[in-house]
Formats: sequence, C-alpha cells, structure tokens
Amino acid sequence: MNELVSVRLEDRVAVVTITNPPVNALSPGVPEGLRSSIAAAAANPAALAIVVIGAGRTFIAGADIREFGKVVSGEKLRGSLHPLLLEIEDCAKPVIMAIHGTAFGGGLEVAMAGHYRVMAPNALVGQPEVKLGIIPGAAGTQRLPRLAGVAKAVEMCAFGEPVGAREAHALGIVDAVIEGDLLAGAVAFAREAAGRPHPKTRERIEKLRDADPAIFARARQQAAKIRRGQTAPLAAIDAVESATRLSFDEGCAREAELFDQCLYSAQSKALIHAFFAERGVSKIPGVPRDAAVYEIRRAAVVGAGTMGGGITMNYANAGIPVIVKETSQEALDRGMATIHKNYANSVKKGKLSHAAVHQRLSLITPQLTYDGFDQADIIAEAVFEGMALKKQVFAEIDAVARPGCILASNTSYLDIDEIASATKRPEVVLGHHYFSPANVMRLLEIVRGKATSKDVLATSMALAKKLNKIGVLAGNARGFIGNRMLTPYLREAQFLVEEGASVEDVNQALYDFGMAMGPLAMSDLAGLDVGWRIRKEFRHLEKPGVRVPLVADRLCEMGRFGQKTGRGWSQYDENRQPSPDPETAALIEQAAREAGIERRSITREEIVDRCVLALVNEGARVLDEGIALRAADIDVVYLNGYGFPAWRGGPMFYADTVGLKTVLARIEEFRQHHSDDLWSPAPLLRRLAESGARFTDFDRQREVAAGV
Ligand code: 3H9
Repeated sequence: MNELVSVRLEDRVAVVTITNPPVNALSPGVPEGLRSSIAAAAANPAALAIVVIGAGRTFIAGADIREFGKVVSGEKLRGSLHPLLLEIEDCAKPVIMAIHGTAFGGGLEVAMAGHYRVMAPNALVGQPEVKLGIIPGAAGTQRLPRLAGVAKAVEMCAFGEPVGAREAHALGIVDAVIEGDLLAGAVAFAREAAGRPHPKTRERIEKLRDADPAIFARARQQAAKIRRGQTAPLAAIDAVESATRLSFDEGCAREAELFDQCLYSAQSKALIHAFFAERGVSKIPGVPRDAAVYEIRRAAVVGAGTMGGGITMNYANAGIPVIVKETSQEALDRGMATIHKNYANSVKKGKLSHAAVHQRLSLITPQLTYDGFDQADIIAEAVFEGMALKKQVFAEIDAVARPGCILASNTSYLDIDEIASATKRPEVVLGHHYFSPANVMRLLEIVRGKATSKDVLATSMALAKKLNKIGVLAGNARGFIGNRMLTPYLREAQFLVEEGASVEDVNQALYDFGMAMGPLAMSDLAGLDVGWRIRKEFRHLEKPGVRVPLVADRLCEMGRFGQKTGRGWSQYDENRQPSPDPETAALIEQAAREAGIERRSITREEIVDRCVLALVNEGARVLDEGIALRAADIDVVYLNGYGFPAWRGGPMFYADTVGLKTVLARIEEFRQHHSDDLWSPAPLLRRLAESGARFTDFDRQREVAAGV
C-alpha cells in the first residue's frame, strides 16, 4: 500500500486499486504498492479473494516508458516485476484481475499472473512492446501462449496488435466479459471463485503441446515483410518459441536475454523517441491545451479529386456530415466513383462492413453548388495547386461561409497568407495539408498563417485526432516542413542518377536503408506532373547558376508522369510492377553528357548519405527558422508522411545517432565536391555539432524556454 496502490474490503473481497494517472503505468512505487497490498489482503482473514483494478480510464497500460532511458540494466526493470508476478500467482487466495481500458505490455503480464481475468466489453489486451523495439520482459512471452495458444501469442507478441474482449474471451486470455459495472462484476466473480481451486497460468501447459513449427516459420517470414529491418519482432518469435521447448523458468531466462538485447538496441531508442514525439506534437507554446475548441459538426470540401475525395472520406469516417463540391458533373461522378471504390476495397479486405460503408456514404453529399456551405463549421479546399485558382476559391467561400467557420487549404507548397488575403477573415484561414492517399496516411500538417488564431489551431489539433490523424504544426514556408525538406532529398536522388548511379541503384539503396520506397519510385507513385506544376509556379525564384535536376522536366514533357501513365523514372506493367526503363536511362545519359557531368560509379553509402543528409541539413534550417517547433516534430512528419523507417526514429533522430559532428563533416565533404549553394551546412547544425549537442537537446531547451 502506498499513494499509488490502495486496498479496501468490499463484500468480503479485498479490492486493490492502482491510481497512477494518466494510464496507470508501472512506475516506481506501483509494483511495490501491488506487492504490499496483495500481501495485506492475503493476510486479512476477512478477505476471501482479491480483485485488482485500475482507477480512472484504464487498467495498467504497461511499464513506465519514461523510465526506460534511466534504466541502467534490464535486470532492474524486470527485477521489479517478474518476482512480483510469481508471488501473485502463488497467492493462497484467488486473485482476479479486472480489466478496463487497456491492459498492455506489463499490464497484460500482471493480469496473466492473476488466477482469473474479467474484462469490460470495450477493453483491449495486448503485448505492444515490439512497437517500442522491445519484447515482453515479465514472462509475457511465456504466459500468453499458455492462455491464448501458441499461434495467437506469436502474432500478438511479434506484431503488437491488441485484441478486444470477445476475442480475448474466446481465446482463453480472460475468463469472463462483464457487461455493466466492472468492479461489481469482478467482486461477484471473486466471491464465486473463492471456493474453487485456482489455476496458475505458468503451470498450464495444455496449449503448448504439439505447437506446429510452421507457426514460427510463417511469423518470421511475415515479420521480414511487414516489419522489414526490425529486430524485436524476431526476438519476440524466438521467445514464444522457447515457451514450447523449455520449462517456464528456462523460457523466462531466454526471454530475459532477448529482452536485454532489445532494450539496449538503437532501434528501441528510436521507436521510443517516435512514441513520445507523436504524443508531443500537440503541445504548442502559447496555445494552452484547453484553448477554446470549436465543435466541428458539419464539413464541406471544395474539389473531389484524389485529395478532395480522400479528405471527404476522412470526415465521413469520423461521423461528420460532409458536402463535396466539384465544378462539373463529370469530375464529381469520377470523384464519387473513387470514393465508392475505396470503400468497396475496405469491405473486400474485411476492414469495414457493408452497413458501415452505407452509413459513411450516407454522410456525403456530392454537389455542384455552394448550397449548404453556410452551415459548415469547416470548409476544406482541395483544388489544383495554383495560387490564382486557390485565391478565387477562397474569395468564393469567404462569400458563403458563416462567421467563425474555419477555412483550410490543402495546398502543399503555397503561401497561406497570400491565400488568406483573398478573404476578409485571415484569422480563420490556415493550411490542412494531407498526404496522399489522404484517407490512409496519418499525417496532417497544420499550417499557421500569420493571422491564424490560437482557437483555430487548437481546434485543428483536436480535429486531427478525431479524424485519426497526427496533426503537426508547421510554419508558412514554401513546402512547409515535409515538402520543403523533400526538395533537396529528391534533388540529390536526381543528381546521383545524372552522376552515374542507375534509377534502380538509388531506389534500392534507400529502400535498404529502410525507406518505404526509393525516392524516384515515390516520385513515380505521386505523379511527376505534381512536381512539374510546382516547379513552373516557382521557376522565377530559381537562383541563376545553381545546378538543378535535368531529367524530371524532360520526362514530363514526354508525357511520362510515372505510374499513372505507365512510364516515368521506371516503366510499369498493368499491375504497377516497375522495371528498368532503357529510354529513361538513355535520357539521363544524354542530359548528363550535354551538361558536361562526368559519370562515375557511386557507392550505396554515398547514395544514402547524400539523400538522407540533405533531409537533415534542410531539417535543421526548418527548425532554426521556427517552421517546425521541434526536431521531433520533423521526425513525426517524416515517419508518418514519407515512409521514413520508424526504427531509425526519423531523420533528425537518425542524425543524432550518427553524431552531429560526423554529419557536419560529411556535409562539408559534399560542399567541397559540389557547391556552397547546395551543401552549405545549416547554421543550427553547425552550432549543435560544435558544442557537442544533439537535436534532442535543442528540443529540450526550446521546450523549457517556451514553457510547454
Ligand atoms: C512494457 O510494458 C514492458 C513490459 O514487458 C515490462 C518489462 C519488464 N509509460 O497515448 P496517449 C502517456 S513496455 C509512460 O495520448 P491514449 C503518454 O505519453 C510498455 N507514459 O493516450 C501521454 O502522456 P502526455 C507497453 C505513458 O488514450 C499519456 O500517457 N505498453 C505510457 O490515446 C496519454 O497517452 C505500451 O506500449 C507508458 N507505458 O492511449 C502502451 N503510455 O499526456 C503505450 C502512455 O504527457 N501506450 N503514456 O503526452 C499506449 O499505447 C497508449 O498511450 C494508450 C492510451 C493506449 C495506453
């Protein structure tokens, strides 16, 4: 018993309550409190049984991740839990774990040490440790297969997805699902259990017998595919496999060994950084978390193209009625057909029921006029990227929108202030920049104009959550955070092919680095015409004499826009499978010859460094200029919008792991070989490197200064 864990008697059942908000993590004091509370309950002759429950919104959501950085040995982390769980299991009175919210990681491990588990219908249980680059470390890989069976335990430990109450019950992870009051149900269950012999999970071996070895082989194959480059899923599979081969104690020892390897890996540091970075983005200096948030009950979208359609789906998916407007019936029909097709695919994949799709479609009103726009709480503009057109649309919606309606542009490069100048209410204008496909990608850049009000920002952050997006605040600079950094990344990819690497070499090197796809493959997917249109818009800003990529414009002039035309940097078959395109290769060679570029053989290391450090260098400028609030925000943008590998933590965290001195030296090298205009080190990068600091330190200082 302590201030984190209390015990009281209710109906002859000792109720042990954990109170460690916000998520009842197993912070120092919680295991100790559990131990003393359970011991007191066990010694109390008035108590027939013990119920363990979490106060507030959840059962235990796991070990306290904030402690991981401080842990000097994995033994310390496990040492506070593993023996405690054995004690709980050995308790002479039945211990019933009452689960609501989430029993995740160490939380599920605690629950599995109880003799019985009961669960609220909407609760979740899971071993999500792999998402943090570690594996369960308090016998989760040994107890879960004993309850859920080997196949499900492998899946849950290796891929980290949780299961709901009905499934957990069917699998045997929990013994009952309690409708209504969880505590009352758990106490009643406990009273009944008091008279029965109570099972110890670690002694239950019936589900371990005859585990099919193919389960592990399949899981390893799947991990190689969907968790490419990550070590923790493979360690989790090894640990569960050992449960089928070794005694409980030996299995725990093997788990401990693997847990330690994972805990000290660079991958777990990166994934934990990503976890906190994602949760930190909503903290905006000067915008209190309780700043007035407008209710968004109705939305309207201008433009039913690829982006407009995806944005419309986001609102419908969140249960918000949405009007989508186009200028011609043909464009509207095409947009709606795509929306129908996307939903049909979700049904085909088993992600949505027919009824759910029907319900979502019923929230969408396609039309050619601005009728009903005066009822909308937000109007999202998603027309072609061009300032003149955007301003015209904003002037039109300014004329119809009700006072206080938020006006959001989906522009990916243009000046929000100039767009806002087309209205009489710049304080409600901002950017909501979605990433393609907008209904799938989780990133949403929320772009602040100079007049955008704090309420509108706070509402946008809250709305992002409601739309199941991660909102990242960005300043109003060309390309904001993500696309501004993408420009030098793609520039280097193109320079590299001009200098002698093949399109395939460049794509493969970055794919092997861990990117979801290579840079030129990504351009082909996004459509080369998108960049072409933007380059035309900004051509007047190009500095004379500075090297620019030569080939992308030529490909576009030939009508080669990438996947959608079947040809771009690569050529694509009817299933959109790429193969090398000799015509592109010839075009590159010709362009290089004409420009007098000497072609040479280029290492994979140079390909990765030139592309990734171009991102880092521009990221440092973006940070210095305040376009991004934190280096961690940049990481969130790249992890969620551009396929940067989560296990590297994002470009800025990756730079920290390489060491900023090394990064600076490499950039200096590139500057010598190329030019000052392209490779002069960002002043912030130089400052940090020279003072031995990291981007992480910069974030901490800026947060302290801003008081967030
Ligand atoms: C583990 O258990 C290892 C074991 O095997 C033991 C080995 C020996 N620790 O996400 P939210 C904070 S590994 C510390 O916005 P939601 C979070 O940072 C762990 N803090 O809420 C945020 O703080 P702030 C395995 C944590 O309702 C606040 O709580 N467990 C932890 O959308 C609210 O979080 C996991 O991996 C934590 N464990 O989602 C579970 N969890 O307000 C990780 C959360 O200052 N957590 N915080 O920004 C989650 O998946 C979600 O947070 C959860 C709630 C579903 C619980």
